[in-house]
Amino acid sequence: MTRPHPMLRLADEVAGALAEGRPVVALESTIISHGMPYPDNVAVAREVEGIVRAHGAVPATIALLDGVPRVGLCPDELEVLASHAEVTKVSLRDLPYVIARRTHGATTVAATMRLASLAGIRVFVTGGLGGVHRGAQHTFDVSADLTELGQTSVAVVSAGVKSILDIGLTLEVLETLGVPVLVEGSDEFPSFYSRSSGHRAPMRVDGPEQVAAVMRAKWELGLAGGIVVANPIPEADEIPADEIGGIIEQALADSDARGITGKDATPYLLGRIVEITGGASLVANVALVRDNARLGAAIARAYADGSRPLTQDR
Ligand code: PSU
Ligand code: MN
Repeated sequence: MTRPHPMLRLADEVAGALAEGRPVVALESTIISHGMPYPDNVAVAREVEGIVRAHGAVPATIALLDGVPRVGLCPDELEVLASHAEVTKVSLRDLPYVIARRTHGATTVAATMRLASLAGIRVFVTGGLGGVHRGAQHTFDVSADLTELGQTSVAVVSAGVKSILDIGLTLEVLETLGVPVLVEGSDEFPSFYSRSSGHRAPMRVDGPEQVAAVMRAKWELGLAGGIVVANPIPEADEIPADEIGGIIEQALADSDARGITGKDATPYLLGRIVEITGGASLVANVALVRDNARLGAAIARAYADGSRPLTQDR
């Protein structure tokens, strides 16, 4: 077991589980502060922690409180994160500044991966990944989530990427960075609200054991870096691609008209989609996060089991 970095503060339950090699699942916090409106966000955050627990793993929501990188939050701390007026969206480049200024921060996939890895956590559950934005040939807007996946050894469970991004280019960059992209139980890469995207699954897996086997193979070979586990939204909760497509186009047009760029681009688009759908998109969003939590916990269990000495009888 790797010793957690001394700058992190781990919840006792998380520290205990890691020390004993029991399964732990990291959860991000940008999805709470910038991805869903209050109070749905805190309700979902708590529910997702409950799902991880019900499936046999310890949840570790990651965020910065008063500049301290925290791994595992109590309910009151989740509430602060979900409702406080000044919570910075923290990607990798923002970590030093928020720590130095001792402010609150909600971590993106990139920053959550890094902190999870520094804590010794190998499985992380989120909703959607960042990626290459449409029109990136002009804006250079490529999420640090991708470069982080290229270097930090954590498996990230998501429902794929929203078509606010250029999905094809996102998959190309992941290939360049050497990141395995596994799709659970499907031959097509999913696009968050929809099971389809028009892009083939780069690699298909069926079940958590197969994901754990890829994790071991990659890291035992000494290949540093992440693994994308794309879990298509359950069929019953899917919003058909053509239905959500127009809404996404509208959100992109509104973002352009307002001249929104940089770190504000993704939160603006996420918020605008919720507005345009009158909250209907949130139902799908919550459903897919729940299912990702279930799968993530199962992967953490499968990985922890395989990591135990073979002599141990269990
Ligand atoms: N995409 C989603 N939901 C999200 C995000 C992206 O469908 O909540 C959030 C995640 O925290 C992700 C971040 O890591 O946005 C990416 O932001 P940026 O594009 O600025 O790197
Ligand atoms: Mn960006």
